[in-house]
Amino acid sequence: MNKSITYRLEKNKVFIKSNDRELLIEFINDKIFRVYEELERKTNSFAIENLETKDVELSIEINIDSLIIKSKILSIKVYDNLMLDIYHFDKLLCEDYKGKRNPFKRHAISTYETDEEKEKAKALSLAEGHESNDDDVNHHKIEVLKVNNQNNIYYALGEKTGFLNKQGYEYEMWNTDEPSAHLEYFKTLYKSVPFYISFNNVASYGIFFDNTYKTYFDMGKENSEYIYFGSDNGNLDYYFIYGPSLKDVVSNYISLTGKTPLPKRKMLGIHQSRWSYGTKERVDEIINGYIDNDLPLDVIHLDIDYMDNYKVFTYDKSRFDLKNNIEEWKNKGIEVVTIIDPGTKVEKGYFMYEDGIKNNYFATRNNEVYVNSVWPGKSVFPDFSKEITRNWWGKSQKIMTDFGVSGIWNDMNEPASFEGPLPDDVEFDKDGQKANHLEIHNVYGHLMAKATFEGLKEATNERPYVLTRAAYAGSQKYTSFWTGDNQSLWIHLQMAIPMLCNMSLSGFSFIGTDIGGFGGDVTKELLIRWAQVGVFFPLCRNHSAMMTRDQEPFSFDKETISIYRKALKIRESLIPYYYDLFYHGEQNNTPVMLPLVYYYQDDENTYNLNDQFMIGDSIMVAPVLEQGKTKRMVYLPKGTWYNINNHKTYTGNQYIVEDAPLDTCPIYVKDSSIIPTYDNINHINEQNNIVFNIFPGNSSYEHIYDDGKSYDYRNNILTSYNIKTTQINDNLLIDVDVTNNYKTYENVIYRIYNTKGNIFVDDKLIDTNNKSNYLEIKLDGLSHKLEIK
Ligand code: MIG
Repeated sequence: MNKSITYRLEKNKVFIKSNDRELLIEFINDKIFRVYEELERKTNSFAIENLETKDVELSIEINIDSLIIKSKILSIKVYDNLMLDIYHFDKLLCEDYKGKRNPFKRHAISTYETDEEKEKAKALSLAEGHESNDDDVNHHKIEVLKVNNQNNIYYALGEKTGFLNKQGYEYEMWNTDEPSAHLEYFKTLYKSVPFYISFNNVASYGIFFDNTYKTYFDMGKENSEYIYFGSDNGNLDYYFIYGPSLKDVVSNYISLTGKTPLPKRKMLGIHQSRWSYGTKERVDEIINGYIDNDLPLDVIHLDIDYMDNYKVFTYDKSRFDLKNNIEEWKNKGIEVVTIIDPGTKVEKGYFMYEDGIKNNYFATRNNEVYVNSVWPGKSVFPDFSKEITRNWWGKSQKIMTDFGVSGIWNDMNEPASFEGPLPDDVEFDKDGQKANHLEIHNVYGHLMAKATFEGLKEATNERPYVLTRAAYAGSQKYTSFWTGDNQSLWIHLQMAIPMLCNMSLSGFSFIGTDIGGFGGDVTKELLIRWAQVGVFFPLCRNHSAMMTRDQEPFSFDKETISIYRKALKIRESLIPYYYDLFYHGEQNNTPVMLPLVYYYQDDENTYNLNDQFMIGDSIMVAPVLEQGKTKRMVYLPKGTWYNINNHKTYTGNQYIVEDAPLDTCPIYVKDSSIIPTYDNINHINEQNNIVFNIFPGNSSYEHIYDDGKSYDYRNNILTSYNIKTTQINDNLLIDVDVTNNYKTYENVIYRIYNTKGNIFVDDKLIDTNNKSNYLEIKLDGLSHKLEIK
């Protein structure tokens, strides 16, 4: 071994020294290790909290040219230049690229000989609005190059435009408020999740680069031989997260950065929003529009219009009497979420401003409170990097919950500003460590959401509902997400699916896009198609910008209302299924909305399926995403699939052409599924009845019944319906075992699909209600044994 390399082993940590550099390799558990080189001061992770490290037995081998660190599952070969290759036994998983960066050529520029000619050509091209890239390499202080296998697929990277597979594209992580139409070449949007998954069906892994500064990810764009990630600041600090399955990578990443907690049940319902709901009367009109048209609705969002001069934690008393108004709406079954931006109005006598100034809660520059402009005009920015500011902001949430508000929507928290971006040298306290805007920018929204979550929890002792636009890795612990200002464009409807699926693979479960599009005027057809797919997004919210065409379902004709109603009713009926998915998702680190590859990773046909997705492992949605289309090709993976629109079944492993007229979105249920639903409700509230929809096959399912809002479920104050089905030839056995720690339903309706025969309940033959598409039987909410033979 080269003498220049030495090491020290301390439990899970190996400190490796070579040529004045020190690299730390720390095993978190058998499948995750951290690679760390301190290039600046030490920092605490914003993404990872309460990290639990398991003891991992390590052995170290010394070779001529390298050091090999071995755990039970992984081994790492470290060279004296501190490059490393990662193996699973003998199988090479991830290899540092040993060459230099070598971008592809842009010949138009390199053909010019003199610098002068080049500059002139560049300037002309720029003047016409083209990019002015040249062949120079923009090096970063931190640059990690990994060998690119062109057969690998890269997933995750948080909220990015484009398709599922990121191979061949480049991205940056820098939270950005982007009002123009989001397109496939965009490098940044509102959220930063510096995490990618290298997928193939044998051995997948993820890399989480935990650096809050602007980071760069090139997934084989500048040269297909390698990918790289890097930054100009901070430390080299990344986690290698092994699978080998895609599922395991995602679950291991979530175990590192945090779980999505079970939301309040109500928030899984239907949300309506629009920038402009500025008076009590207007909100009444919207609510009545829903109720009068038999359209289900659960939550109304109040955008900035409700505030008194855009001052956060106030409302305009000439237009609302908030506490009473909210109570009145709640009596109709509708709850309220209000927006709160970070920008705090500079105004003498305004309590948030005065308090914040007195206690140094705001970000500073050159030792003075930093001022920029946002909606309220001149505004200052809470310094969420310090705990006392977060506590203050958190406590302020009570002002809103005392009005009866059920959740808080955080916007503009990139942070966005009207007088140009915040300068790099705006100062944040970071609990005494001091940090500049470059370091805090990408976690500003994350920390705001955290403060909001903790404040709401304290104020109500219920599960908080937070919605955020800006985020960082790990924000899923505190908040739901929407994808910001999309537009009423078909390409934005198309993009929603891969974007949301990659957000799920990045640990964000509670996600959605503005149904109908935020900017621009939606057409009837686009709104219908968007609603049909949007009702399946974990967060189901129609939202639009002020001054655009009205976008509520009843702003269009009767046909729109009736098709939109059908979609909303599907969502409302599926609430118990979504609730169970979130509950189990919190236990098992499983996101809710997923690309097909997550469940069918051995099936290559799923790898680039950008226009279909799964909700849990039982429901597959194959929406129409193009104008004028009334049929579409659908890929069905192995198994049997039941089309809920026409009640036909198909065998999988094939492409089919499905009818999808304007009023129909193809939706399939997988064999061996149990799906709990509510029958025809328009608002989520405590339900005494449930339906179990049973599709033949061998399966087991756990349905959870609890109060839907408190933390009691964590103390097991819930009733659990454990259903097990066994298929023996044409006979179906259904075992329902109820563990009652909350209460049981009054009625349980069993709907059994694709099965014929007589039903025996607890060994007695029962007269049943034979519907054309299923057998139906209504029982009490207790344990039973059903047999169909
Ligand atoms: O750009 O509060 O993305 O959802 O309606 C304006 C007004 C600021 C941007 C958010 C959008 C919201 C709007 N806000």
